Amino acid sequence: MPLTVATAGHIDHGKTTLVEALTGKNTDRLPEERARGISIDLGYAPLELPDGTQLSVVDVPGHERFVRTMVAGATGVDLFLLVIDANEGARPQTHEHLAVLRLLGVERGVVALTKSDVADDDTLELARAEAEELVPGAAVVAVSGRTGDGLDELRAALAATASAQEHAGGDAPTRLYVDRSFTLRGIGTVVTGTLWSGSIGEGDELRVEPRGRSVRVRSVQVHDRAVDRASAGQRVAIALPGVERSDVRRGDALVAPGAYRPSYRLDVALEPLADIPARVHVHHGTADVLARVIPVGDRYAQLRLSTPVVASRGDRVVLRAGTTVGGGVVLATNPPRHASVERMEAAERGETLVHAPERVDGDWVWSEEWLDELRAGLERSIDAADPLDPGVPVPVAEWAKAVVPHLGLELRGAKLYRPGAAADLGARADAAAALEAQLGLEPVKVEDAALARFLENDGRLVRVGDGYAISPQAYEQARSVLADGITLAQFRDALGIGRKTAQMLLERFDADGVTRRVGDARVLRRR
Ligand SMILES: Nc1nc2c(ncn2[C@@H]2O[C@H](COP(=O)(O)OP(=O)(O)OP(=O)(O)O)[C@@H](O)[C@H]2O)c(=O)[nH]1
Ligand SMILES: [Mg+2]
Repeated sequence: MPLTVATAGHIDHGKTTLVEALTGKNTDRLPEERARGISIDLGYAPLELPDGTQLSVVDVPGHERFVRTMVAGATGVDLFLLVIDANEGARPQTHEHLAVLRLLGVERGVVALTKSDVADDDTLELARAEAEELVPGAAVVAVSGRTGDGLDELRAALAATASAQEHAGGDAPTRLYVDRSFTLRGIGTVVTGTLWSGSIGEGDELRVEPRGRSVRVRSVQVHDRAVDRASAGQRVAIALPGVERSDVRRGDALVAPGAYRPSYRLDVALEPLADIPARVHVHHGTADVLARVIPVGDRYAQLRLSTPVVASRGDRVVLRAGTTVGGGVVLATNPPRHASVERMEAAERGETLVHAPERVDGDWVWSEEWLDELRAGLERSIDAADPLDPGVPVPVAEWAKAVVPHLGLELRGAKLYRPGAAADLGARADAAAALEAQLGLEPVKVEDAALARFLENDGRLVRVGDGYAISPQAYEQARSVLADGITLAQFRDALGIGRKTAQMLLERFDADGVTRRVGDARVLRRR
């Protein structure tokens, strides 16, 4: 089972140096990172342990200004590698990164006390005692990224921790949060991310959410090696042909179609670290979005997001406002606006209070309240619709097929009507009568297309050309002169009408399947 591990720790404590010592790969690839000697963006390297365990390492920056990047890197990983400079001991981002890891539910990992080559024994012992108190239960290993001392012990500790860990969420539908997108010559746009759940293979059809765009996977790589199918827990690079690099960015989710719906609201159980202000940055997946916090009781909140996220019940969020102020566990996605402590408590107990449609074990479920809201909205549209066609288009959504039969509305074609609703001329009865009086063999221009459609359905008019009409009697009269092989000119002369009118009528007969055009003439179609 492949696993991902994220580094954590204060700036300059030796994370990147240690990752390079372990993997041989320098993950500080940006010129600015090399010039300033600090990490700015996330770095990635594969790490194979002596027992064969495959780990993907995400190296995060330690600078306090880049904690948001650290959160994006640590989200969805299985293990941490907390790096503490033995000479300095725990510093502010040591604590903050550790807090973020706990909020994200990344509970297991190893602590590396680095720079052991320049620390004396007393210093190391002090650092070890501090680390053991900070991260109870984790292995603490003294290492030097410079001399390689302690690396074997560190590998063994990682292997032992990895062997006790399973990647969570493996059998849920496919979900990957994009952490990078770039363009490769000859290949096009490539996105990378940690595959949270499901699998991704060549030819798969996926959705980029919340952008709502369908994409097809051209090829999949795991750490620069092509694979047929990548599985949950792996670091994945995916080539997406026909997609601009700017069309898919860090924060977007690549998901199985229909499996996750973007949410503007999240109900969460709070895990505060400090007072949570009214406006926060919500970090979820690799996304970072502004939100208003609506407190519900003392332990819950509804997060109203400025842009939607693709979340699922049980997901973790991190809340930041300058520093990390807390986190939360998602209790409901797309919840009703009115949040109550009772609903939150029920959701926390695992009682599935669904609001908007969600797939549960393959079936769509939704709340009565949601259905009522939907019905009310549709009925408002019906009331505002043309009385000649008092319906609304069927909602376009994955759940439509399951939900529509429960609305109590009548499905006719692609529209929904109140049961038994009939078209009603209403105020247009006079206009209809006036129009009818005008109709004959000579096409009359009809401005009111809905009225024309209505009268035609009622057998009181026949539409010809683009927006013209004749009387049903004229239609029958014209039909009676049709004969096999009749030409446009013969037809025109037989009726004593103009060429243009003749053309319109013949086209209508063609459309009705009465005639078929063969060269210059019309033949009659049987049946
Ligand atoms: N002597 C010694 N120096 C080290 C060791 N590990 C790292 N350093 C030095 O410490 C400095 C910072 O190392 P980095 O690996 O860039 O630290 P980092 O934690 O990745 O820093 P950020 O990513 O910016 O948070 C560099 O000058 C390294 O050469 C070590 O084990 N021994
Ligand atoms: Mg670094």
